[in-house]
Amino acid sequence: MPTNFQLTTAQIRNFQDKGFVTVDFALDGKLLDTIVAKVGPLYERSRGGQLLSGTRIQDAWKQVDEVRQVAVNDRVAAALEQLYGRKPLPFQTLNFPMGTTQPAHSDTIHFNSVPKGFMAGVWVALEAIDADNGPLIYYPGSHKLREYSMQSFGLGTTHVHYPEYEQRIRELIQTNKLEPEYGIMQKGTAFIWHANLLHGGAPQKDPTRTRHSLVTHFYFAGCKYYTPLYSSLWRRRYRQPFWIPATADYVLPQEPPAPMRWYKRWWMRFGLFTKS
Ligand SMILES: O=C(O)CCC(=O)C(=O)O
Repeated sequence: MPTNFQLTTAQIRNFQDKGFVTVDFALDGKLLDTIVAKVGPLYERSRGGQLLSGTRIQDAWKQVDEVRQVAVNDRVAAALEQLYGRKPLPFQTLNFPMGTTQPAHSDTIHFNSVPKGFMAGVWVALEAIDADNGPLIYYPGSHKLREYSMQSFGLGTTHVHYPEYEQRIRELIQTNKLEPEYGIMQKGTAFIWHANLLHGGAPQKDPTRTRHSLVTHFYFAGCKYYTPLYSSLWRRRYRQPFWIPATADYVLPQEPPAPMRWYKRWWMRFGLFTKS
């Protein structure tokens, strides 16, 4: 549906200068509650029904159409097009029921494009987020640092070396004296981050609470897309993302047969396949 939604000049300047912007897209509160209710049963739980630490659902939009509706929201798309000057293409969603405590990283280690940097994350608070239920942590201005790859740090290009990448990022934050800010947000607020903004999840001080959130990752039209974590100077791991469909009447591409999926997962540990 066409929209006349526009970011303000101040919001655009904030994104350019600091690498993020918080936006109220007037997302329907009931839609967000429905997402929480419908995605809830999909999370991994202990036998006692407790959420397992680190549980998340990738691409819940395939099971819960309300997640897809947020991912393809026309106001979000208009804002991204204003910021990047290209049509945004959503390719992945992640739902979290709790704070992630994910160490700081730049999304350019997971997703990048040619030309570079045409990637963004749009994180939506599905409930109120305060200092105690694991807000986002981010480092304003860090998007202006160069893009660091595994090779920049002299690391191998497999997931096995990812903890070393995280350690190098910690050192980078200290060396550059970067100061963190926290994503304290009202329900429904969206936080758009630049592909190179250092961000992660702050500790959840109150483990009894939830921190329901939904992030959509976007590429932009007219680029080639790849996975830097599994790419070397000689060989880029290009990907062919499946764009999250704009309408509910989509047909998913066929999954490879189960043994092939197992084989792919095993070899992905060594960087020989990448997720698309
Ligand atoms: O939700 C969070 O705590 C962090 C999410 C994140 O870092 C990401 O999706 O890249």
